[in-house]
Amino acid sequence: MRDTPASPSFWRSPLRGPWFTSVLGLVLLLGITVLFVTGLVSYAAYNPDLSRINDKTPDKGLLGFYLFAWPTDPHWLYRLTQGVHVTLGVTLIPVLLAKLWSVVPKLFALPPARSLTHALERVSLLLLVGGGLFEFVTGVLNVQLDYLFPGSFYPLHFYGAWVFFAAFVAHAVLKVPAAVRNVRKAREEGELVASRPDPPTVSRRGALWFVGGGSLLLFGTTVGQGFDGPLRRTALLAPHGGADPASGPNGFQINKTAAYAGIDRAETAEDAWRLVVVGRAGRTVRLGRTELTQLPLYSSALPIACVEGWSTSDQWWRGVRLRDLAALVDLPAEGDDPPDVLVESLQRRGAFRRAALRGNQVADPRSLLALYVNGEPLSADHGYPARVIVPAAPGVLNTKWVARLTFGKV
Ligand SMILES: Nc1nc2c(c(=O)[nH]1)N[C@H]1C(S)=C(S)[C@@H](COP(=O)(O)O)O[C@H]1N2
Ligand SMILES: [Mo]
Repeated sequence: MRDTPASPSFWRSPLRGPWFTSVLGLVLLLGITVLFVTGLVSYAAYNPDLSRINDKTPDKGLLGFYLFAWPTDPHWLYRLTQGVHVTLGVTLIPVLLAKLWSVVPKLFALPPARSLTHALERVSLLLLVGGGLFEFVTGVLNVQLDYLFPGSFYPLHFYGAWVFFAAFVAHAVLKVPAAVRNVRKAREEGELVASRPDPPTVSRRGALWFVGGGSLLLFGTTVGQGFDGPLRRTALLAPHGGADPASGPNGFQINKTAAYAGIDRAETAEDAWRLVVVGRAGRTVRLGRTELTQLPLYSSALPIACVEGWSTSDQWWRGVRLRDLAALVDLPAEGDDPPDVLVESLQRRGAFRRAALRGNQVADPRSLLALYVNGEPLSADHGYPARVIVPAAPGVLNTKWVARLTFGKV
């Protein structure tokens, strides 16, 4: 009789066995838990419960139970959580693939179901394997290709995460006790062990080093995207790694250029551009760039930290405090909560046009409508004539080419 993948003797690798699978499983137990938590945190950082404008997953219902007002301290918070999320996700790819390889005979085992519980177990494994692959693939595609799924990456990755993690928790509850025993046991036995093994070409430990080496290589070519200077040049795999776009005060990473966003120079010229600021009672002021520079100006050292995992180190922004702009159009009564703000961009092309910020972000004295960066006027690509910069917020909330600020409930 010829061997088929359904017969145990088809699988010959002497590496397969409970030890190898269990070691990888325990690494994933820790890693995927951190990915899930930092992923939920990343979603909370958008302040989706503040406004439909920020909400990338409007039908999340109960799954948004944990949302909270995203803080402004420490100012590098999102840089850290999202850097960890993306870098760890990339680093775990070899571990995930090795884990799947180590249990692949089980996927082919026949009959598909011996009993109702066995059938349920296999369905949960389908959710686990399918959900895991789905999360890693959508994550990598979003980081590498930006927006392959226009507008729909967030719901896919968010719902996928819940399905995957539910299956993951069930799997962990069932398997962790045995996995802990397996890594200690000297003798290999059980269904994963090949019944007619080929002679080994590498030891189990050697294979583990191979997987770990792959992870280390991915880590080493990704992690630099969260730093400036020579470290960024080591981030060969990251779209925002390699090198900074130019030298000089505006020479740090650019997400979308002015040309990409369709910003017309005539619209941002000194005599054309006016910032419109609207208060709660509808009071409106219009300010040109020169008038803005005559208001009290403040400096804040803040990074840009993108959902794609890359970030810059702190840049020196200088501009008008958002709370001072609010005070221009509003005389808040004693005890009033600071107002939220809707920020709208000049931009008409592409997905991005507006973002909502919460009162705590407006009230923070480091939150600016920036006019300068590192001692020079903003470049067109970094948002000239004016952009928002808020401590600890995801990059996407730092709107460039600002046209209008509307304070009050958003
Ligand atoms: N108007 C506008 N503002 C924008 C964007 C955009 O595409 N259009 N991109 C956002 C995103 S996703 C990020 S990460 C930051 C990047 O800022 P930078 O290009 O100055 O580094 O700008 C944000 N502000
Ligand atoms: Mo971003």
